[in-house]
Formats: sequence, C-alpha cells, structure tokens
Amino acid sequence: MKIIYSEDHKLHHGAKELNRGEMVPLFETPSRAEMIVKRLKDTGFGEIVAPRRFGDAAIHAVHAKDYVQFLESAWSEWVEEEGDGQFAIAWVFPCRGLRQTAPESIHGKLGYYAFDVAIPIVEGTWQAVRTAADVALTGYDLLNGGEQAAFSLCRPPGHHAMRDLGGGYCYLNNAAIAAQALRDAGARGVAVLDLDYHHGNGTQGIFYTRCDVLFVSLHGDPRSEFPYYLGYFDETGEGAGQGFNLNLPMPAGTAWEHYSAALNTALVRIREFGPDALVVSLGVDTFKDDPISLFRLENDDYLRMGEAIAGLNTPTLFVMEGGYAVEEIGVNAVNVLTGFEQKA
Ligand code: SP5
Ligand code: ZN
Repeated sequence: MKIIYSEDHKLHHGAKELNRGEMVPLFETPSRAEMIVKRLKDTGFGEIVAPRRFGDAAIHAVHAKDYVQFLESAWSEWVEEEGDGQFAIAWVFPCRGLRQTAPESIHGKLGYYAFDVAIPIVEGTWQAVRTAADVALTGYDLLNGGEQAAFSLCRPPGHHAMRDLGGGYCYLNNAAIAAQALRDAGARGVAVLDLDYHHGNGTQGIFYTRCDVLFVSLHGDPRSEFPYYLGYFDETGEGAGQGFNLNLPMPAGTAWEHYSAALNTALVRIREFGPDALVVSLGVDTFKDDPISLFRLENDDYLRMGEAIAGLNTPTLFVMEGGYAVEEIGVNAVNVLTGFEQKA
C-alpha cells in the first residue's frame, strides 16, 4: 500500500509538558514519525508519496470555523501579546459556572479551545497540523481512486480533537476529516476503528449523533486513564446515532489474549454495520514498553492485529495516532500494515 508522508511535521517541535514537577520535552516528538519512515524504508514496505493540498472545506466539514481560525492565528496572536516565549499554552479553562465565550486575549482563547494543557503551539505548529490533515485527505483520495488500502503517516495525531477543542497532543482530527471526506465522496457507511491506547474522544464526539459513521474504540479504562471524561462502555450514541458508538475499555495490564477478544468484538460490530470504507486510528501506545500507557502488547501482536483487520475485506485507510516507545514505534506500526497486506 502507499504511504503518505510530509516532513512538515518537523515544524511542530520544541514545546514542553509538565511531568512530575518538571517541564520535559513532549512525549509526542518528531522522532516518532521519523522512526516509522525509517522502518518503512528499511523493510521496503511501499511507495512513499507526498500529500496534495486540499481546500479548507474538508476541514470545516468536521471542525468549527472559529476553532480552525484560532489554530491558524494562535502563534501570531501569542507573539503579539507575549513578545515570544518558546510556546503558547493554556492556563485557564471555562469550566463549570464560568462564561463560555472566547475573549480577546490569546490566554483566554487558548483555554476556550482546549480541554487540557497538552496542545502547545509553536511557530510551525499550524503548518504541521494543516499538512497532517492533507496527509489524511490524500489517503482518502487514494481510496476514493480505487486503492484497497493506504497509510496516512500523520503527525501531530488527531483523535482527541473535538469539533472545536484540542487536547491530548491533537489539534485537527485527521481520521475524522478523512472519514467525513469518504462519506462526502459517496461511501454509504464509514466505520472508524480506534486502536490507540487512549479513547478517541474527539472522533466519538464528532460522530456521536450520526448513524452513517460507526465509531468503535479499544482503549484503557477512562476511570483511570486519559481522557478520563469520555470513553465508557455506556456511551452508545445519541439520537440517530444511538447504537453507532461502541467503547471497549480494558484494564491496565491487558495483553493480547484479552485484547484480541475485544478486537474480535469490534470487528463483528463493524462487519454487521457493513461499511463501504474503514478508517483505522492507528495508535501503538498499547505496546508493553510505552512510557505513558499500561497495556502489554508485544511486537508480533501487531502483525495479528493487521491480519484481523484485513479479514473485514473493506477498503482501509490507516491514520497514525499515538505511540511513545519511540525505539519500537516503527516496528509496531509497520507490523500492523504488514499483517494487513499479508492477509488482504
Ligand atoms: C494521541 C495520544 O496518544 N495522546 C495521548 C495524550 C495523553 N496525555 C496524557 C499524558 C500524561 C503523561 N504523563 C506522563 C506520566 C509518565 N510518568
Ligand atoms: Zn494514545
């Protein structure tokens, strides 16, 4: 299958996050994507192509215009107000009892458009984020042109980004943008299978009231894991979307035996839905050595994962999400694709 990749992601770098009382480089680092590219090249996996540029309409189909505008101008507004200072980050949030409006100050906007402090903005963030959406959309375009599968090597990731909120290292929801584009191009039903360790709250939120996009997610139990406030089994969809959202949370320590059973449950639901296209939010932070996650998948389990997905026999777009065991992120991500191709 073809891989879509751009070096623009490297422009999103240099910010820090708070970890155990210290500011440390973001776990979500450029080397993640570079390690995947290296593995793709080392294994001669497939042709790597550049994204083409899409208009804003495909982004506005999923995200609020004011949110997109905020992301685009945040850095210059920050510099205007603060002079500089490495990276922009939210400090204050409009929580319960506070006014739900975006004020003039960039500090107010940063909190208004975020649900956590893990979406720092540096000078190059917008270009990286915008190109990541193009990487996802180019993948959609390949499927639309008849390819059976493609891999959008997006960075930064996207599945935590809601219609008008960023968080969890995510700004624009690349997978949701691609899923919506597939629908708009005529796919009758699209399924999104989210395999990242963290619940894809953004994708769920975007499609929660709809029956044309099925969202299925396997993830760490939100009672004890990020994003904490969404991802529970009883969230099954709303209105027309009732029954088209399936969350399968699992406890810390989950290994392949239990994981594969849940994956099978997910695939049964997707098969029953019968989508014209499948988008896989591919996070490999389910790996046993991931520094911020608590599942115990092994390298070879990712081959089995890819094989199982291929069994759906549906045009499939893989979209890269999380995975922070940088040394092995390439092996694990490419194993999923390899397992898929061997079975497809
Ligand atoms: C796309 C994705 O995988 N986003 C994940 C966001 C997770 N944010 C919570 C990170 C908390 C990091 N705390 C580090 C503790 C390690 N000792
Ligand atoms: Zn994750």
